[in-house]
Amino acid sequence: MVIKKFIGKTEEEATAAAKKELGESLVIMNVRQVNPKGIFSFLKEKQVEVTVALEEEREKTRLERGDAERKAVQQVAKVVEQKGLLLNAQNNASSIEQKLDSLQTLLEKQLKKNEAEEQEKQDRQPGKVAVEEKKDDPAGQTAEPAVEDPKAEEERRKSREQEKFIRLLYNTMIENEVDEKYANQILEEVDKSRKPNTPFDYILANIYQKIVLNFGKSEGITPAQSGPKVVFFIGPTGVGKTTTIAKLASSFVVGEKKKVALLTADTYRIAAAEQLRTYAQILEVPFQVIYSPEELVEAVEGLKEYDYILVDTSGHSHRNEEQLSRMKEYLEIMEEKAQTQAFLVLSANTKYKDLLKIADNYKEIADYQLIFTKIDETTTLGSLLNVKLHMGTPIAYVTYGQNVPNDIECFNPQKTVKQLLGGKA
Ligand SMILES: Nc1nc2c(ncn2[C@@H]2O[C@H](COP(=O)(O)OP(=O)(O)OP(=O)(O)O)[C@@H](O)[C@H]2O)c(=O)[nH]1
Ligand SMILES: [Mg+2]
Repeated sequence: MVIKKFIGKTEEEATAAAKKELGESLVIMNVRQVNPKGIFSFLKEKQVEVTVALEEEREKTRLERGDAERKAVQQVAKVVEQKGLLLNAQNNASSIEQKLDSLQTLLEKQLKKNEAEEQEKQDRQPGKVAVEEKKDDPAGQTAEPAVEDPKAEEERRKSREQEKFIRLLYNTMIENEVDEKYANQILEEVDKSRKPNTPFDYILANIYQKIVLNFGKSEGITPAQSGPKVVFFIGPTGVGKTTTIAKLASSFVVGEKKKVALLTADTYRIAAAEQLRTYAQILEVPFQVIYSPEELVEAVEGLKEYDYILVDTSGHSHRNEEQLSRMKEYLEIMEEKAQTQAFLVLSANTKYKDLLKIADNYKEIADYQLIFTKIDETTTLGSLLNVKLHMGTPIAYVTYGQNVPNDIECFNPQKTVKQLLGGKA
């Protein structure tokens, strides 16, 4: 992994410089304004600093360029880890920085505590230690151990420390309900690439970055090149589809001054349609109940000047094939007539096994991105990573409360990974 900073007049300029040097596959980790320093600094323009990271393969070639560069990379990694990493400026910068700042300290403290506990255990079992000592030294010649190579011994010691550190991160991930399979996969890669002199903070930054890259990026709802973008929200009952639509609609209408219309194909419950109608009234946007795929096409025809048409669907059991295939009809007919996107809404507190089944079943009807709701109701976010890696489909938004419009944000992998590695929420 390479972590590097680029400066430009704008974020775009700095990113372009980074891409020129490191290629397209880089990941933007932090964007911040930097104030000019020195005399007459008030005459200079403000600049934007973009911190970027580069994946494994490229890192190898770059690291081969020599010690000087490696040192620089380690230094930057350290600074980045200390200062905190951010996806974009809209997030609460200071709080995320604080969280990252404390992560390393927290892990080191935990490590020391584990060591102390281990030591205590051994002290309490003198018999066991004695046996082990004997095993190591069958001839009983411990008085003057032959030190073959102090350097090699030191390297072994460091390597053992690193292993403990990696094990601690592994346990933290498992506690956060990351599937063992994925935790192993990620940590094995890191384990292979470490050297005895790799510092802890570099290992941590490497694991952190790997999981961020595993999460990938999502642009969420994007505007259509022409005409309206028709966006479907699908998913099981009660996960928060309608509430999420209201939150997103509100941010488009109020925040971005976009023209939004709301449709509902949820005709199973009168209350469901009424819920969305109420939000439409508050936002003063058109609303319509749809009873068939043909009606959907007609409604969209009449909303050509709109930017976003958000379509609510009825929640149902993912095992209900009849309803699923009906939903598929809606999506298919619309794909031919307009630009569409689909979002599978999942609740973060649904059981892992069920999440995978739901995600698999809905894949039959649409090529969706993910929205995770109710992350305020769970303390473990492992399922976000598990479902992402199982499906290979990005997470676009997360919601964290019942308040419309506030309790939603674009998914921020950095923040989630920080939590998965033991940082506080
Ligand atoms: N705690 C919490 N509650 C939420 C969140 N999102 C939605 N809810 C609540 O979850 C309940 C169900 O939300 P709805 O939006 O009606 O869910 P739905 O998926 O449309 O449900 P159906 O239409 O019945 O399938 C409501 O009480 C919401 O207020 C969230 O992020 N956190
Ligand atoms: Mg609903």
